[in-house]
Amino acid sequence: MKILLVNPEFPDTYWSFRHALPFEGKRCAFPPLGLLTVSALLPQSWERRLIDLNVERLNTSDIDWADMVFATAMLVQKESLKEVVQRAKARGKRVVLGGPYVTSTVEQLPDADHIFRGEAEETLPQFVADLARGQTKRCYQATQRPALSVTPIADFGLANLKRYSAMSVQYSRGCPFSCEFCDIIEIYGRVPRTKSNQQMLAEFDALKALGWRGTVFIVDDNFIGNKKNVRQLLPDIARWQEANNYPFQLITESSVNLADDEPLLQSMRRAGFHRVFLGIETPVEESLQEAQKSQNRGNLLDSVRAIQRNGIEVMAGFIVGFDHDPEDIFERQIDFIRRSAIPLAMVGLLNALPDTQLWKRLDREGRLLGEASGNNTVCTFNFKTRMDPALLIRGYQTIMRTIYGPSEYYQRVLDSLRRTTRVHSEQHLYTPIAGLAALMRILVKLGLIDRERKEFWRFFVQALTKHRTQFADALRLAAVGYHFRKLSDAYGEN
Ligand code: B12
Ligand code: SF4
Repeated sequence: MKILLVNPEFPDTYWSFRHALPFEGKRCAFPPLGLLTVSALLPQSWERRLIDLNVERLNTSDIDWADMVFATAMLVQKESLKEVVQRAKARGKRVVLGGPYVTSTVEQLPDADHIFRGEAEETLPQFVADLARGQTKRCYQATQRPALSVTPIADFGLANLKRYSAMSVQYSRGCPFSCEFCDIIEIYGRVPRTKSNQQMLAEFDALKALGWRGTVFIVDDNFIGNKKNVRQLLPDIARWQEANNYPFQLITESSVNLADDEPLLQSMRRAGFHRVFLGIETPVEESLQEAQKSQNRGNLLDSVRAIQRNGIEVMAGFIVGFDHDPEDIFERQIDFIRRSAIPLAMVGLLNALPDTQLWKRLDREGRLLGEASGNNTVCTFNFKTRMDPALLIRGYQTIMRTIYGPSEYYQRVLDSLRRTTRVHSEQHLYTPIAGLAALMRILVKLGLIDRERKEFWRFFVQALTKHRTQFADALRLAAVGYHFRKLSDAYGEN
């Protein structure tokens, strides 16, 4: 049996990092871990190939090679997914779909032969057995959420690692909180399930054996969802990193209450965590209450600082468009982002994802307008907002243009570097040639061609003189800032 695994294309969003990746000579931020896991769940005797449309083209000859085409998608990839399905069907192939989009959409699904809803650890082996008996079903619905002890090591080797700027591994699924807008808890549940320490270290070994060095993203919904297990995992990771000369700089996602646990933060620092993404959402108390985000309590600026003090750069998500947002929400978000020294602030407009508590409430209130695009950084709403939508969009664009304006952005980077001194620098993760090539690309593009080059040189000199040990980090952030500015300019013209 020959299986072609296809990851559809992402649109150009803040999350695509598309304008930053060429500096590093990379095509895409992360490989599709869902598909690599699906591949590992298939019988070893089956042949498989991966085509990730974010790093390569899908040729008709690839489709013709396969007996079956397996594709995954998030909501935001649905247009590209439709095209993949059409092309595969036109060549007479059996098409199998899974992933968060088909799991949660309320729209009519593309015309595939088999749909997998939910996690595939138990349903995929059933499908393989059904296939052998000639009795397959159209829809495979996971009846329960599998224990992660049955999740195999992903087939990392199927991806062309050189094309990606980071690798992904997963420790847990699910989150114990109940934020109103969140679909994680609907798809992956409110009881976080974790892998064992041995499983995690085996995945690290596998990546290292494939030659991977650099960033590894632990793609958990909330890394500290099961604190008890995480506390036991971190010392093992720290020992592994030390024994292997710190080959990986780790990044992850966590709820804000991480800041309340100093010993946990210190453990993360020792394990080599360099960045963490937090769901801060808003500095407005009433909007946090509306979102049922009770874990974001207390002084959120202090929380950010506590994490930065442990050498961990904070990235964060922010949302505007809550019913309780006051008229000055835009200035308040800008002010918070400025004072928090969070360089990468992902600000989005509130969108209702299918099956969430927010979706159900808006439906009850007669305010739903249809399924969202899945990309909350484009200026559309899928529900009737309380604030005038035109005002919201203008305010949103003002936030993005302000926080990614070069002087404002570079200042946040410098503030962040000052607050997050590291035990392990990122410098040793770059080979001299790759590091030099990236530096040259940055100097030419941002220091010579770009219209904001003056601001860049001011930043460059300060980073070099005051943050020499974090210089690689400073340049990475300069490149990412350029991506955000390009997109903010483009969205601002909408
Ligand atoms: C890492 C991650 C990213 C990474 C990139 C991931 C990548 N390259 O694939 C980044 C940071 C870029 C990202 C970005 C975004 N993401 Co994201 N992301 C995740 C996260 C945290 C982990 C994904 C992952 O690797 N999971 C691990 C694998 C093993 O799980 P899985 O994919 O679900 O696969 C399992 C099953 O679904 C199934 N399966 C999956 N595919 C297939 C295919 C077949 C054929 C079969 C049979 C089975 C199957 O089998 C697997 C094993 O059980 C998930 C949350 C989550 N828990 O998954 C959100 C998630 C997928 N992201 C989400 C969203 C909304 C986004 C953004 C749109 C955010 C935004 N607001 O703009 C952007 C869009 C990207 C873009 N470029 O525009 C949503 C998707 C919601 C939806 N219904 O579509 C999720 C669910 C989280 C959330 N609620 O925010 N994301
Ligand atoms: S903390 Fe994050 S993952 Fe957990 S419910 Fe809230 S938004 Fe979802």
